[in-house]
Amino acid sequence: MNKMWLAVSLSLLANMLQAGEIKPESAIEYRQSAFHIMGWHFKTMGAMVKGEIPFNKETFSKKADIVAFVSTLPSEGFLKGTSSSEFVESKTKALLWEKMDDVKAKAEANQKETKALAEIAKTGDEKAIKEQFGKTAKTCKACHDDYREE
Ligand code: ASC
Repeated sequence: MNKMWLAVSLSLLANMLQAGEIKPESAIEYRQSAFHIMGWHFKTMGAMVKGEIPFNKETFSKKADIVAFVSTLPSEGFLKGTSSSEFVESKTKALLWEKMDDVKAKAEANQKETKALAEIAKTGDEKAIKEQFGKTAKTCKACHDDYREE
């Protein structure tokens, strides 16, 4: 009998670990990490576009690929109950969860433009790259303006 209870307890524990309930703090950290990676690479690309550092097509293209991929990651980190009114670590206004249709449209626009930037970057056409960089940056800002705390 004792052995049976032990087996039941162990299997319950295993199930709990496997279900892996996501902690709100972990979701916040996850999405912030993805945005940090995007910002890291976007910043260097921006410096190239502005002529603050030399324009290097290979580096730019590599970074554009990274940004295009990482732009698909943050969405799943926006768990309900993780707004800035609930967690000091959060920079996301509670409004985001009330405007999900708009948020999804803006995330999709960002993913579309970052993908276009990665594709144009491969052509090496500096003028077109710079133009598309500006378009892409606007789609980053669109969400920040509405849903990110100052
Ligand atoms: C960046 C960065 C952002 C965006 C945004 C674009 O490099 O960290 O949040 O670009 O400023 O408008």
